[in-house]
Amino acid sequence: MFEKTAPPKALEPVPGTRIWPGLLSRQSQEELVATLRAQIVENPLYQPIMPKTGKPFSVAMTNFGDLGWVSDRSGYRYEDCHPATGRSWPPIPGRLQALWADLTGYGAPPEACLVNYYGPHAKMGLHQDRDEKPLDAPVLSVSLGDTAMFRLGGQERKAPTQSFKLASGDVLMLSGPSRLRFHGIDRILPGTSTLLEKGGRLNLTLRRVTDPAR
Ligand code: MD6
Ligand code: FE
Repeated sequence: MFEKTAPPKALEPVPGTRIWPGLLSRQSQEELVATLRAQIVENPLYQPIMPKTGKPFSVAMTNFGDLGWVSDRSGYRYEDCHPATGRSWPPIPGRLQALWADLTGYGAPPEACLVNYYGPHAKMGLHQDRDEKPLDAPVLSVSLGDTAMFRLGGQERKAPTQSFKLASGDVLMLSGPSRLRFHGIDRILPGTSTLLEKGGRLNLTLRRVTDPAR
């Protein structure tokens, strides 16, 4: 995975929040984008809606893995099929599975890989990732394309926040005491990357959803 070099050191701004700046080389990023692009034909990005209000997210989504995260009128949950096509989600790319194994130290593979696509005006409100069973499993994400302003809060919505840039190839993990921290994307910085032909940003979030039999 990291060829002949040891994995680069992570920044840990608060315990359990780790950022590996530029962990994926440009070549790895390009390979990952090619893999995603090939799958997105049959596993298209779609615009989910918020529960209750029915307002569309500004982010387009799809998933890879046994389970995918979906949102509709009835709430947030994991489903084994794409809501628009009715097909199973494609398998999580091997590269991402290897990254999970290398970085999380969790004893079971990820089951879900949520793909978020941000156009120039998309953002994601402050939220917690809490639709998963095993909260001892980290959540790991890879950013590709334009840089994003990531906001990290505390365990409560009102807690103070700090913000970080997430650039293409950066990897972020929320684990342990940071697993339930609020976080969101304030905005992306259009034109900061040449990785995606039409610009924008992809974030790939890997999660364990069910308790592994251990
Ligand atoms: C994003 N990321 O970076 C949104 N959640 O576009 C997340 O919501 C996220 O990056 C949990 C762990 C890592 C993440
Ligand atoms: Fe999240």
